[in-house]
Amino acid sequence: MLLNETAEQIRSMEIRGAGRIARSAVAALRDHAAGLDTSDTASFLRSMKEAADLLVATRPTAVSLPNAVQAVMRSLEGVKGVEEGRAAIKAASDSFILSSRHAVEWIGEIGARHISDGDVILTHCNSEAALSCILTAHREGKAIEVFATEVRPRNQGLLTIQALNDAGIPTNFIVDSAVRSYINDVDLVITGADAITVNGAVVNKIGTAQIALTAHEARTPMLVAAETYKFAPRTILGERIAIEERETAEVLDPAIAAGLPHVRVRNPAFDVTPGRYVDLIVTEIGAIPPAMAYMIIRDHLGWGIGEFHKAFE
Ligand code: RUB
Repeated sequence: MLLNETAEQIRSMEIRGAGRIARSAVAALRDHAAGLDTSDTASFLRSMKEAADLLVATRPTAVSLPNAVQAVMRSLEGVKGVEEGRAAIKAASDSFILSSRHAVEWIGEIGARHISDGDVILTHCNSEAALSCILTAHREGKAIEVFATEVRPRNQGLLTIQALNDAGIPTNFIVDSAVRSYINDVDLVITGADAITVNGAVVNKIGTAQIALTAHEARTPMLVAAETYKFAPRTILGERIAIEERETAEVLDPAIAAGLPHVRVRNPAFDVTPGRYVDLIVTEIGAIPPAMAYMIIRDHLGWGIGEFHKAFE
């Protein structure tokens, strides 16, 4: 697909969800590299850098996006010519897409171990990693039931109930504000993540933090399903994850808003759940307590403090 088209689809949320965004972005980089009409290495590299910057700027919160784009762009280090560059980007991009798909499968298998026969699970938004755990438990023959939230303002809950219904899983569809009313019927909350910080805080769809707090108060365990490429290395240095504020028209009809000059509509797309409200983060390499997030960043992703020092030398 064309680069600008993919960027626009990510921006408008036609392509959405942290994993899908990452895979689409690296596929767009690969196609862009393949289609660049130049034999000049410098202009090829410049155009690839511009493409990477364009994609990364589409949505600010999902760390999967810069992590994936950087992983693929790193393959250009030291390349000698355009053809070598195209081949390197293709290999890195295909390998990222494959490993991202595998990660979702492994997360499903690992996450399903934490789901028991008869469990009632609550999920929020539409996360393929969280759904992978739920669908795997169901495939394993566990009799589960799900509560799925609506997810205002973009209603991603509709995608979730479609998937659950297709799998034949008994599902309750509730408005976001009904979570407290049902939390005592729920055995386990499972959500996805757009980003995980070094101290184990989870950035996910707006409303997740409220649900986590509710679950914590009700002593209901909270699991977060996230691929390791959603961990944010730069948070080691205190960098904060930007929370995307989307158009207010998603929340309130502009015609109504125009008649309410004293009302400011706010539309943050994500919020931050402190690690202390999260029991386990299920990654493709195992389920970890949030306090171990730094070890994923350092030992698995290879970003220790020293790596950042090197970058500043
Ligand atoms: C999607 C969202 C999802 C995470 C994880 O937000 O918050 O929970 O991205 O999804 P949006 P996945 O709809 O605004 O992109 O597990 O599919 O990567």
